[in-house]
Amino acid sequence: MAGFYSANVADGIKEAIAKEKKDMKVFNVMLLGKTGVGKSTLINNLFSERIAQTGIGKPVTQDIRLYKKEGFPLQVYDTPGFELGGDNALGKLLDEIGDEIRRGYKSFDIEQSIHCILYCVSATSHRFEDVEENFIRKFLDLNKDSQIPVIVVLTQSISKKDAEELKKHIDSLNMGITQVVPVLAEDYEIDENTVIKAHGLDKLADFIYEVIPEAVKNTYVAVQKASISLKVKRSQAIVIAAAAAAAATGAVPIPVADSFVLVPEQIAMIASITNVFGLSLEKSTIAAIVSGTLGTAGTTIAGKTVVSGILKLIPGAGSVVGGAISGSVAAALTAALGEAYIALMVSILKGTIKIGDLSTEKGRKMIADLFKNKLKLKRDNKGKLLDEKDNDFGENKDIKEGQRNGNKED
Ligand SMILES: Nc1nc2c(ncn2[C@@H]2O[C@H](COP(=O)(O)OP(=O)(O)OP(=O)(O)O)[C@@H](O)[C@H]2O)c(=O)[nH]1
Ligand SMILES: [Mg+2]
Repeated sequence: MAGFYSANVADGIKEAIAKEKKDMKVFNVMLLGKTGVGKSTLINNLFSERIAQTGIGKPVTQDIRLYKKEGFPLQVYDTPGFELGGDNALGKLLDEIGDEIRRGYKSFDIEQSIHCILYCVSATSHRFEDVEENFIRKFLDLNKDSQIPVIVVLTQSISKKDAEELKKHIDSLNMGITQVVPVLAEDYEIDENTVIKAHGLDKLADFIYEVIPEAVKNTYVAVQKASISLKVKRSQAIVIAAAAAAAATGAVPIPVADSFVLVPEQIAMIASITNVFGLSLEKSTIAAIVSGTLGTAGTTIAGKTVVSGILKLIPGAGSVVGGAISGSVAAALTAALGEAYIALMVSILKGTIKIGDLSTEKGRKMIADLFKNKLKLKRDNKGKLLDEKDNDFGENKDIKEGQRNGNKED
């Protein structure tokens, strides 16, 4: 019977992941800017699927192309550089963009609307041309009813200093754009000894989060990969809600023998966090994680007395009476499970853990230790951490070169 509960739980989690994914609202972003400034490179590095490479986009209008990938709730509207195609190319492009924006916001359908516009200017050009300023001003004019947030991205910011100067200049023009953000989306190799590290993508990702509609924030956090701390914050909110729910319903059922069964709130919590991190995990991986924490971990945690073994770790947890535990213990268990899971997701994304290792003996021990350490933390009676420094999931830690591997599993 050892694997029974966790396999069942894994089924439940898989189902919940799929259902939640299906309900996610599509996030729509539009790219503007001259040709060759790095629009496709930016998109490919900002989001977890390289959707700008999956062939030629589908024509929406004569000029606008739509990029998307089956099962991935992101759509990118790509436009050609307005400097291409002769005298009235600029006017024509603006007309087409205006039509597309109006179509979206008149539909009153969040999935038909464009949620954010990234206007890309190459920082290598050192200057912001009048024709670009002219384009942006005209664009902002046709955007005045729809008020879609516009962020200027200074792409190819090889020199941070030059990019900052360009940013200052563009800011001083007071055009009404939301932000000007210098970014180098991919490492830039000057010669074999000198490589400029990619930078700025995480800041850009955070800015985008701030300005997009609430209804698509969930999706956005899931599909972007540039800011892990956005994913952590969103996941922590999920954990807090689940822990509070567990506290309110009073008790997590203490199951038979030495196995825990997850309650629906916990299954939903694990599923939501998995989606926030945008990982597609095999059932066996989920089963390994769950059993490494709460499940059939009789051998991993404390032999046959796993239940009381777990409870002993929670500060202030009383004894179990009549097969039920108190609200605050339920909250602490739920929160510790959620936080251990977040920490694992961070490690997987950063490549410090390989997914394949999770189901090995070493992996299970690591998961169990992680969970035990989270159980020991001090919390209020709704599972909320009392010490600010316990909110660290390693998301801001640099990782060593070459560790970024093993984070895909399809
Ligand atoms: N190393 C490095 N190269 C970049 C970066 N951004 C753009 N490039 C390079 O610049 C060239 C143009 O980039 P693209 O992303 O294709 O530019 P684009 O704006 O999509 O171009 P069009 O779609 O043709 O208008 C490519 O060779 C990229 O590899 C970056 O952040 N780092
Ligand atoms: Mg392109």
